[in-house]
Amino acid sequence: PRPRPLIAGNWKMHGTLAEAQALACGVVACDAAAELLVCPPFPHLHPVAAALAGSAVALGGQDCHHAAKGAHTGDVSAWMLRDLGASYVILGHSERRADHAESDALVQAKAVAAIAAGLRPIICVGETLAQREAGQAEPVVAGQLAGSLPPGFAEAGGVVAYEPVWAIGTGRTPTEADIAALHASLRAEVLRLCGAQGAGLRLLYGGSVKPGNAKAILALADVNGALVGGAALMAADFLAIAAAA
Ligand code: G2H
Repeated sequence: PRPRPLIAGNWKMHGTLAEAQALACGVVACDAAAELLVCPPFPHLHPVAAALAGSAVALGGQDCHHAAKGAHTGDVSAWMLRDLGASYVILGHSERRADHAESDALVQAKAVAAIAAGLRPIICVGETLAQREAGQAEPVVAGQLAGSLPPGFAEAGGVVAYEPVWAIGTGRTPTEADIAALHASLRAEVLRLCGAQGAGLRLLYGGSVKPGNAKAILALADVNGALVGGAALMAADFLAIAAAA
């Protein structure tokens, strides 16, 4: 059976507190069959948790530190996210890999910390345009998975998000055939790394998902949900994507 789809909103570094609260209130009005998740910026986590209280919408962070606590100015631990009611954390997003030079090994260490804190890591992988044009998309992504998935990832409810770097926030998306082929290779790699448990592990697609393309993407084999950026900032768009799952 296909895993229950997960539609995750990555709010990135957008919005005021009032906008975050209004967006959360808009999202809880949903009755989609898919599991919904919102990942606000850190300062908005607590008030968004309050807005989600009593709903089935899950809360997540956009990153965490690999240490449980300590002298790490400006960082946030997985335990802090869990304490605020988060159940997921996005790790290794390409923007963090680019802005903060995050390596696969660091992403893996963060995932270990997330699992220890009781969070489900959403590990992001994806190739650049140059890598795709060189025919290297599948090996690049396989290498990222091998380097960043921690032991016990599937058992901990871990999720993998495939986000081709060139499709993020650009309005460009791969063809459905390209997404299907890449996700088939992801599934094979996850089965290799996680064993039989990898069969139920959710594989999300991310990169310019919007109401107009969500249905076709979410219908593809081995696409078990979406990681949505820009279109997650409007409740109506996010709920339209959720309804397509
Ligand atoms: C990819 C995605 C969400 P967008 O980064 O993680 O953003 O939907 O804006 O391309």
